Amino acid sequence: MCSQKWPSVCSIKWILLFCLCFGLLLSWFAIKGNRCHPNIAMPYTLHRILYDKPDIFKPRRIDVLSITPWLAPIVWNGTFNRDILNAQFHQREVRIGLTVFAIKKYVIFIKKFIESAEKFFMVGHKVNYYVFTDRVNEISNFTLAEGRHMVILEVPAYERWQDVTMRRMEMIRDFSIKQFVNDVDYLACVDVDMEFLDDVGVEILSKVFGALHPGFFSHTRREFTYERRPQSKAYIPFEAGDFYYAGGYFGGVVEEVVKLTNYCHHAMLADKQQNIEALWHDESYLNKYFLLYKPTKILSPEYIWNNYYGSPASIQTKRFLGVNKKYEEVRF
Ligand code: 48C
Repeated sequence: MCSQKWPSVCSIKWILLFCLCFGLLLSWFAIKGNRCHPNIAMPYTLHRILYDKPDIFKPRRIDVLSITPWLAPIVWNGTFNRDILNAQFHQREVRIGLTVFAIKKYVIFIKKFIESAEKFFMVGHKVNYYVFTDRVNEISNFTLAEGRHMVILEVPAYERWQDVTMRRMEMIRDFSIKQFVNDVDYLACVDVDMEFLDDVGVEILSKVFGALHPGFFSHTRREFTYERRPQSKAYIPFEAGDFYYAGGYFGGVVEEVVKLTNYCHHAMLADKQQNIEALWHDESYLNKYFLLYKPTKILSPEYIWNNYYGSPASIQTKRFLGVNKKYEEVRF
């Protein structure tokens, strides 16, 4: 068919024909390949943000622990790139609920809380503020940025401040099941006598997260103010414990917050049956929960600071700060 001398025109023809067929085959697979994952819509605009390549041999922080023995990140200033995180979460159109209780005199804190949250909490994302209160008409109207709403939830006020703080678990659980699960993807559940002073964004989000208490993050486990009576459901022996978590800051996906709050509520009820009240109330039950069901992310004390503890070098920024209050003015 073809002469045996130089690579004849004929054999070049065969080579070109082969390349053409191979090229067509490749492009067919490429098209089919794309089609075979119809539900992975290629983002129509890839978020083109420029940032330095992470350096494998250079940890961002060497003064603090940034990951737990169970591989949960501990979020400190300087360990994350907010632009990358925002791009990732915007792509998913994430919705975040922030629960806060302003019962009886604590309504005086809500204005500063909301106004500072508007400046620093999840800016640019969809946020629902869930304000639990017994004094609905004392919650003023706030002008909120686009994509942000306030939902006021009327709830009963318990007599004792200890019950007010502990019953938050039950109320968060119940409203999560009947309402929050349909409204938002994540919840953050925090104290109201606080003010946002720096960005608190999607870096805090994870399946279930807690925050290191500012008063104990550099202490030994024996020094933690866990509940130490074996009769209590919050009991943690001196030789156990990972960290001391602040009662005023936890969250996660709604389903996980339901598990956490349900556990804490039932533990509190069981203790009540035995005429026991854990040393630090809901905070004690939360610490027991996180010992058994470890958080998938932990926030540094930057996220719930109090100036009572000064300004240690490891705390590079105070993102969420306790408001000075005279207990005799708000608790009775
Ligand atoms: O809303 C009230 N009213 C009370 O009379 C007592 C507690 N509370 C809520 O519980 C507030 O949301 C408080 O922030 C929280 C309990 N936490 C504290 O009082 C301090 N941050 C420890």
